Amino acid sequence: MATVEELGVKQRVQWCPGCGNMGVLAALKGALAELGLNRHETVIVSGIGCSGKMPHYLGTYGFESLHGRSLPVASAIKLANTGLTVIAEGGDGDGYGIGVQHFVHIMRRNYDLTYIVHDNQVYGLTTGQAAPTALLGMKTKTTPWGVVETPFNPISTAINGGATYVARGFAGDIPHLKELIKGAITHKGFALVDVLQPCVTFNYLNTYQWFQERVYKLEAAGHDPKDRAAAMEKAMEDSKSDYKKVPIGLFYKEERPTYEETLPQIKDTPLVKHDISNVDISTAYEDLE
Ligand SMILES: Cc1ncc(C[n+]2csc(CCOP(=O)(O)OP(=O)(O)O)c2C)c(N)n1
Repeated sequence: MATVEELGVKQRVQWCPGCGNMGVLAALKGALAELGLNRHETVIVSGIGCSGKMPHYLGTYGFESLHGRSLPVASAIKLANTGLTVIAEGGDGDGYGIGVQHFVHIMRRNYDLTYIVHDNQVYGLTTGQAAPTALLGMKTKTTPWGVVETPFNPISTAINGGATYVARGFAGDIPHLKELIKGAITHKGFALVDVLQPCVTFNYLNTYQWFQERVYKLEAAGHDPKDRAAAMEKAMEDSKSDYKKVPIGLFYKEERPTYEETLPQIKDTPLVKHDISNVDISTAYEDLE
């Protein structure tokens, strides 16, 4: 078990002052401490980007992978050692752009993983190009006359794609985000926590104030996360209301067997505990010859 202090490291945080990543880091540390997880049994896997630096700042095991590849690495770690708590994270460009194919298939399989997406609507590390969740009309370096493509909707995609815990938090509300992350980690199955977060350096539209004026909590609005149709309706409410209302909270939750539980080779014994001392591979390829 680790305290919030023990989950920190001496490394100086490199994010811009006021960056939404700070709120996610604080919420994640709080969640891990309150759940009483052991540092040596927890792994944070990131992609590449500003958000990809998260493993640098946490005293757990960490793996900074390639751009868009946090989910394949995280799922491999989970398959090898199902006893670990594995949390994948990265930016919206990372997960909903270059890595979107992994996102779709991981959800279908329902690995027992938590996936936190730092949704700042821009490619932050590469200095502010439009990301898949950038809103219509948003001006960035790559869209000087405004975005013309329909924004990617991670929440409806996740509900439709088979994720069994689908939530959205706001980096400006750390206690609420912490509870969503705790729910995601304790949920058995694939949990998405999409985090709305300002990029204070490159996103001039979606500021803290912009979000504060629009977000409201699903719990307070009486939403039932077991109701899939209602969850879909809520997932599309932001675009339908022309982004005047942006729901946050738990959209959808269901219980379904995980991939690890159903895979015959590992369902009883995790890969790391398999006895390989007497395995004879000398004839393994005979059938193929
Ligand atoms: C295969 C590959 N393509 C492109 C890049 C360049 N690159 C590094 S970070 C990044 C964008 C990061 O944006 P996002 O995932 O939204 O994360 P943020 O920095 O906003 O947290 C890109 C395109 C790369 N590192 N690897």
